Amino acid sequence: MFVSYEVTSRVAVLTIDNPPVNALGAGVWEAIDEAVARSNGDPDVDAIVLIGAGRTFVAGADINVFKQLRTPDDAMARSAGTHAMLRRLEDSRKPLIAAIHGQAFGGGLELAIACHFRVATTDAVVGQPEVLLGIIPGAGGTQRLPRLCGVATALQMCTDGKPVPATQALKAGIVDYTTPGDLLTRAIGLAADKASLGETRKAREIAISPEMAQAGVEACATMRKTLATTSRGLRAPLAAVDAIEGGLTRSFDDGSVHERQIFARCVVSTESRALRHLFFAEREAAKIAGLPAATPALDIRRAAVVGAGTMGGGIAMTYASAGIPVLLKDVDQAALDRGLATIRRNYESAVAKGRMSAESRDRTLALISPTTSFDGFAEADIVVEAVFEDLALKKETFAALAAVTGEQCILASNTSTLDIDALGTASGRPHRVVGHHFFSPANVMKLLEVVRGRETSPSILATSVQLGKRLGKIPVVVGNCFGFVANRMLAYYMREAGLLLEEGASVPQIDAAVTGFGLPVGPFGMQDIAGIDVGARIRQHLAKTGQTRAEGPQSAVPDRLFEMGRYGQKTGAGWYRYETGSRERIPDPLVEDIAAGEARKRGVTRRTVTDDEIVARITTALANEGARVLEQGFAQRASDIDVIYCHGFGFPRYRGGPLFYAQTIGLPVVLARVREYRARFGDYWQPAPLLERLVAEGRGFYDD
Ligand code: 3H9
Repeated sequence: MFVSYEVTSRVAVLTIDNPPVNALGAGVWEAIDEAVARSNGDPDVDAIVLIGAGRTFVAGADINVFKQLRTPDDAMARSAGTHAMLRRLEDSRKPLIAAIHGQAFGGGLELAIACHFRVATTDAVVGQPEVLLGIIPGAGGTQRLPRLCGVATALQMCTDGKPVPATQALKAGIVDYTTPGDLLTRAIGLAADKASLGETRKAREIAISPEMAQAGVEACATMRKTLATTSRGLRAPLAAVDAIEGGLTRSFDDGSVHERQIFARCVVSTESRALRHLFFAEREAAKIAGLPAATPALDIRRAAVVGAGTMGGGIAMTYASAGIPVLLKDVDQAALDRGLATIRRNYESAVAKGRMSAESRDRTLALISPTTSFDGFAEADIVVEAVFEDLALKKETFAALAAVTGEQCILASNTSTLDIDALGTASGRPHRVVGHHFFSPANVMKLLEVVRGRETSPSILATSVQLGKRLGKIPVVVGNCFGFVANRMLAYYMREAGLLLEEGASVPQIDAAVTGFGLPVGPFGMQDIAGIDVGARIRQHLAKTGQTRAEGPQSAVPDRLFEMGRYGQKTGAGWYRYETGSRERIPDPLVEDIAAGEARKRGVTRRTVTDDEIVARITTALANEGARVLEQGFAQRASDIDVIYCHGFGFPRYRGGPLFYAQTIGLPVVLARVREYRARFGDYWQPAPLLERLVAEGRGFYDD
């Protein structure tokens, strides 16, 4: 039973109960409909309160259900029923009050605004986050919301999908009352008042004046212009504008049909399938295979970070921003001062941009305690090592940490490539050792690779995942192989970028093809930010043992740049040139000359390379290596790889990640490309056995 029915003081209290978030799945809409009808026919009832059980009002329509909508016609048929049901609710003869706590999101808000009045707890939030799933509000939101709060606010909410606090929603007219006290008591009181006044109100009957329509159409035009630069390949935000605009010049009923048509187109789009895939993938990633749900997580009250460089400083900021006191250690005062200056600058800039108050900056900064000694480490619940990427140094650090920390302390390494087990052995406490691989800038990037060593204990893993979420990250558990998942795949991406360059594509062409595909920055622009020296040193280190990061030829151009001291933005030149104080990438013919020289040395005949080939080579390399990572068990599930690449390197979310994208273009196509590349370029292109098997069996990485 999804909705319970109880009468208190002549008010029917309808409690929606569909844990965990009262999503409106099959049966829930119907149960609400029936309960409102029953209340209307109940002689002992004068008014109705609709409230959610548990932690929230309603988090929206059940996202799982959209999978069943295969065609726009399916979606049109389903939404007709939903619209009719909301209309019946709005036509309730008895006052109908939505009582909101937690969230009223998506269909949850659309349900609430079809009620006559809304009361919310002061800490509740409302929102139309559909665009984040590649759809638009499909249950009347684009029609009722502008009538309640005006076109500008509705446009903002339906295009950015951000939650709006109840206090702001009250000012905007989306909710009518807020209460800091007991929600149900307040809602019952309000219901009784409305009943005694005989007051009902239908949002759909709020008239849109010609002036409002005119101003609204102009606001839509402005929003479209803004979205042209901010929506980065997403179509749903523009579709939401179309739906809102459509309602301004049509009747409510016609506007609703228009909304449904747009919703129906969006819900079957690849963009929506990809974004819904990631919604569940991000949540699934936190689940650790083979780990009982009851595995205890440790309480992290104090942390320490070793190394105050770019990564260490960013990690310390992450802890402090989550309210966890953190010691920040470096070998000498000068290094520490440099690190702290960067941290201060970052917080200052957050204050300047209005993202942080001066008070919160001071409070957060006070949580970071700089030190050049190990004093205080004995009290730390976790230490994150972020020293230079050198195995001998890291081993030394782990041995030292074992001597100065408590037996229960977690020893985490921020290494991006090195062997976690070797660090575990060096510490003498391998069960307490884990990888916490943050991405640069660590205080901004969402991904946290939690690297499971051979002996990492289950409770350390459980703690790492829980802590990752507390730090505002998306934790993904990965296996201990060179580069783990993110950097291992990146090596193939960079290999192809380098080879394409030698074959005849230019640096700006490759970067533009990749950003045109949807990544925020191309491979060369990215390396200029991260530092060409970082990759070059890793290559040199590997070369000593005869290894490479990805099999096959590697372009030597980055080594030439490294030798020339062209490390990227920080030295004013790398793949591009930079004017002093500017980050504008200026193409440099010198780099093209170096590429031509290296191509000659390798006997490569330069040719015209198309943008399509650039995208195909890069995405095929990612999918093929992703399949290998999956098959070898270094990722728990295909979707983890998608989450990692989207959050670690900005693979466009609307393409769902490298493996989801491969599936959308068809695994047989991907396999055919790998075989074609093997024929053209050499045997280092080998199809991943899993890819071959899936194609032979007519399956994909995901069940459709
Ligand atoms: C919509 O409404 C379209 C309408 O216009 C109508 C058209 C006709 N459906 O995030 P959490 C699951 S579109 C199904 O870990 P939190 C979630 O997968 C919808 N499942 O918790 C997870 O499952 P599991 C618009 C859902 O406290 C569990 O609930 N609404 C849904 O960190 C807990 O979730 C949205 O986009 C759902 N709608 O955050 C809101 N929501 O335990 C989406 C959650 O098996 N939801 N689940 O992993 C959220 O933003 C967050 O879940 C919320 C809670 C803030 C509510």
